[in-house]
Amino acid sequence: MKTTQQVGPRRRFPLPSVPRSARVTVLLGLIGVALVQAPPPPALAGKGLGPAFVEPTSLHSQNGLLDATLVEKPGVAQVAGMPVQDVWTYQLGEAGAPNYPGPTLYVQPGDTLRLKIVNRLPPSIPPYALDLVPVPTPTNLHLHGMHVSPLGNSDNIVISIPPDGAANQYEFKIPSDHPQGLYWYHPHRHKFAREQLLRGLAGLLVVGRPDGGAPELNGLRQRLMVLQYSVIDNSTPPAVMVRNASFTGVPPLIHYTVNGQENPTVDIHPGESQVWNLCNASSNGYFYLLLRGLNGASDQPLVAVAQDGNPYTKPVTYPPDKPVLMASPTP
Ligand SMILES: [Cu+2]
Repeated sequence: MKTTQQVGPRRRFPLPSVPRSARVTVLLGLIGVALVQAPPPPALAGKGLGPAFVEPTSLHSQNGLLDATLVEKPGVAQVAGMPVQDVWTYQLGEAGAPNYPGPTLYVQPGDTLRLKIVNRLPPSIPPYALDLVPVPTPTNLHLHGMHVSPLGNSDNIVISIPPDGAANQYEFKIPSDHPQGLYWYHPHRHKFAREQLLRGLAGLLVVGRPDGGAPELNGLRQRLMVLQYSVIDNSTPPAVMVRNASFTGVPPLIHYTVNGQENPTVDIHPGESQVWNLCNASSNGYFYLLLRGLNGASDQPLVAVAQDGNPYTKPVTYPPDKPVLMASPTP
């Protein structure tokens, strides 16, 4: 449970002046940055690029309500460009497809969010279980960073949903003065949450505008980016998600992904500004953020403009050759 203090009225700040012909404004889910990027040289455009950037599937509240059933289930999901077995994801309804990461939930301040969480997870091995004997896997749901009740069937992390199809009907009343911004959801059942996160159970929750709504960012294209890492054993196909995603594994076992993709290509026009909202949705991974041109040069400054959707009073500029550390969210 996070205890972010709500700050007073949003302060305005000027966007940095950018002596470049293209500009990317980036916000992170747990820190916000603005990036400045030059357009790719024409000779390199379209060559050697990763897959076209996609965003997670999404659900939007209507008339003040978002009502959905999310089934936690193992399946074959597309991760890092390949079908991977034993990925645990939030599926929309019993017949839904695996989603890595989970569906993005869009709500507004004052809305009601009703989520039925169904547990169809297989047995798992809790950490520190030296006998390595799998046990039934309980789960629950936590809304990371949200200012909602921790009681009853709201954001109550002591709820425990047993496996084999048991369910809990959650209902979250989002205060009408709830800060806009980017949040995320994941299981928070103690002793079992880490594996569930590492296998893919995480999704974004957007209240109002993901960037927090600073008027200086009005009208800019918003991008949502879920940063995750996973350990995938593809030594003897089919590829399988490995439960113990420790950092002892080295590439190609470890895959760092954006919305489940490796090195996706984000289109931006020369002179265009975009808002990139990034969320570190891993269990205990750290990410360094650095904008590199297609020529490999890191000559673009990176400017933080918000954190947790709360606009900074003044943007913070990072030197172009110094990566910004995006720390672990400690779910
Ligand atoms: Cu969390």
